[in-house]
Formats: sequence, structure tokens, C-alpha cells
Amino acid sequence: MDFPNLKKQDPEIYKLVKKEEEKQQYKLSMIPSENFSSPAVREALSSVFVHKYAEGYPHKRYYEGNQFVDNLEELCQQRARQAFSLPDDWHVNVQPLAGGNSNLAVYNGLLEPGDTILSMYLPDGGHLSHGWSFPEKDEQGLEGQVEQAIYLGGKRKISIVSKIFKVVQYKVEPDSRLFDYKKIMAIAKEYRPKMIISGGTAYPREINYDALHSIAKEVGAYYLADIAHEAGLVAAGANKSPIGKADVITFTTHKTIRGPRGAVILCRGDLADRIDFGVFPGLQGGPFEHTIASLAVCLKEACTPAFKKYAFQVVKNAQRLAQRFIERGYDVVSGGTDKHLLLIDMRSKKLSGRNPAKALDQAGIIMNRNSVPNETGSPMNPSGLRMGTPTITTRGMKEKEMDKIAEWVDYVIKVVAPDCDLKPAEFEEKIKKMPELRKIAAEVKSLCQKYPLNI
Ligand code: DSN
Repeated sequence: MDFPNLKKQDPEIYKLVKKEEEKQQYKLSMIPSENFSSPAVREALSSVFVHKYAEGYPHKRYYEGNQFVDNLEELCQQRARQAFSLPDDWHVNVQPLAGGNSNLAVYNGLLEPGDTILSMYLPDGGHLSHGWSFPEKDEQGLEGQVEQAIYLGGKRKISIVSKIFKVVQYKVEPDSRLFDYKKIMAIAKEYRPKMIISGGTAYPREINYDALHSIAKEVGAYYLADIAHEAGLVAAGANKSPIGKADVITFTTHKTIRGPRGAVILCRGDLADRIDFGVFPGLQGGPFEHTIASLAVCLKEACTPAFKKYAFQVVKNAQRLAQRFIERGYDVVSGGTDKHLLLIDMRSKKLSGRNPAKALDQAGIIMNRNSVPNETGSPMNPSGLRMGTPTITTRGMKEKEMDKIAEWVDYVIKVVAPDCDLKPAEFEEKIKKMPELRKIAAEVKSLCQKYPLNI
């Protein structure tokens, strides 16, 4: 994209934009929660809708001059309905500013302070906005938590959700690293939550929405399915949909669905007023109408056959990567993936996630360190490496390229493994000088040049 005015008026910012653009163009971005949006999505994002205040909802605004904003927001809602094949009696809110806000708005609309939420344990792949507090005895590490199926929270409340609500968390099974829904049912029966939440950032398998629906029904809880990571896969039919199983669904719009940064809430029609009130005036002020314009473009794209093909390829690519890592002796959590991401427990190679991720970045491959089930590390130095295929599939890469990427990742890890015990600063100095990493970075750049980004 050209930015002639920015270039002339503010060269400092222009330079940073160009540097980021170059990095995205010539490195492999494999953070599973990221994606590359289309130029049309980004054009709408920088449109004049950025100027408009529009507190309220279509035809019920607190400001004048919202004729076109109303048309825009209604069109965006309609496209969300189409993209997710929403039943007529479901409702759409496209105003949440971010995923965390969308979840807070749901709690705000449906819960009272002090109510109990049952959500997934954060170190097993849950999300901060589903509640998180540190264990009482060991505020830095997570030791002592590994054998239990349930986490009742600690004194140090990290997320505001844990400050307002009582948060009980279910864990994956220590061996399979999958959910045991019978145990979740037992926990729900004991703690009688007002809301059960599924979804997170690092659970590589599809969630059994039917089972969670039954559990929520049994204990009279609302069921919130947070599908931030999988939204694009769900829209395309590459993953199952929780519609009709959950009472409320939230998702961010910049991950697999490939839109601008923002979020959407879908809910049963009878909850619409409470959810809308939970968003505005309950939590937010003026919605970002430029984001809503951009989201509308993204949702139209999500209804195309090309997007459907893309989403299925995202999953095929992740499965191919998982297979290649398993063949090389890596411990791929849960033995594979049904989605766009995979998680490797690096303890299988006597390593943690941090230093390998730093070395891979140096070699042009961006992934992130992540906690894993049965975690014994700390949040800053967890045991896992998380990677995803949304952006590299947007570039057009397929199974053949996944094979090459797995080979590079394995090579980089082997090269730096003997130095991984160094202190972070020493390690980072050392990897800057490694010719092996520079060589891989050059190879990565040539692959990226074959699959250029449309920017
Ligand atoms: N931080 C996002 C992720 O990387 O999964 C979720 O908030």
C-alpha cells in the first residue's frame, strides 16, 4: 500500500510502517492468532467512517448524522448472519472493540458480581478473559497444579474477571491432553456455575459443543462458546459450529476469519437486549464504525468459495506440519490438530519454548512460546512452542511448503539446542552471530518472495 501523505507529513511513522511491512513480507508469520487481511479490508478500515461518533444502535443513536452508519452496521450484521448461517431467531452485535471486551460484555449482560464461571484452565490453553488468578503457594510457577482436574484459583487475581466473579477452571487430562467431558459434568454439578465457557488460545482439538450444551443444561448455566481462534474455520465449515448448542458465541475478527481487529457477539434472540445493553451503554462508548466497515468487507469475503477453500487448506497445512514434527520425535500436544494451530511440548527435546522461539525469529520464522498442559515452567519461560497456519496459507502455501518449514524449524532447534541453557540476554547475543540462522533466514525470504503478500 502506498501512503503518499504519511510519507510527506510524518516520515518517522512512515518508516516504521514500511519496516513492519517488509518484515511481514519477508518473514514467515506463524502466530496462530494472526492473519493477513485483504487490501479491500484495510481500505475500508482507513475510510472516513473513522470520524463518526455513533453511540447506540441502528436507528437508536445518541448523535445525529448517522444515516450511513446505520446502513453500514445493518449490512455488517446481515453479512455476519450469512457467513455463519445464523437462524432467524439469533441476534448479532458487531460493536465489541476486542475479544476481551466481547466476553466482558456478555458477563455484564448475563451475570451478577459474585456469580460462578466455569472456564478452561489458562495454562492448558484457555484465555485471560475467561478469568485467571495465580496459585496461592507458587505465584511464579504452576507446580502443584498438574495432577488435578480442576483449578479453583489463587489469591493473586490477574484478570478483572477473577476479581468480579468466582472462577473455577477445568483442565485437560494429563496423558491425552484432551477434555474428559464426564469430569467437566461432575465439576459443573458440584460448583453450579451460572456460565460455562469453552474456547481458548492453544487447545488444538475441536470442542464437543453437544457435550457442553448438555452440561450447561443440566446445571442451568448459560453456555458461552468463544470461537475467536476458529471463527473463519467455522464460517467455512472446516470446523463444527456451536450455533444452536451455545447460548452466546463470541469471536474476534482478525484471526482465521481474516478481517480487522475487532469482535462480534452472536446470541439467542431472547438474550439480545441484555447482550446489547451489556456492550453499550454497559461497557463501551462509541463503536468503531471504520472497523465495522472493514468487518463487513471481511464477512463478504468469508462467504466466497475461495474463502471456504482457504479455510480447509489452513487445517490441512496444520495437520501436515503436526505430522512432520511427530515424525521428527517432537511431542505434539494431543497427537495432532483439528484446527489451524499446533502446540509442541519442548520438554520432549529437553528444552523450553522461549529460546527456540527467539532463534526461530532470528531465522525468519515467527512463532510464540506458550504454556502447555502439565506446565512446570513460568509464564515468561513456558515449555511450549505454538504455531499456526492462517497467514502462510493466505500467502498460498500448501503441504509441500509445510514440509520445508518443519525441516527448517527442526534444523534451527538442533543448531541452538546446546546454547539454550544460556541466560536470555547471552542467548540473544549469541544467536545474532550464528551463520546457520542467517542462512535459513535467506532461504525463508526466497520462499516468501515466491508467495508474496498482497500489501
Ligand atoms: N493473544 C491471543 C492469542 O494469541 O491467542 C488471544 O488473545
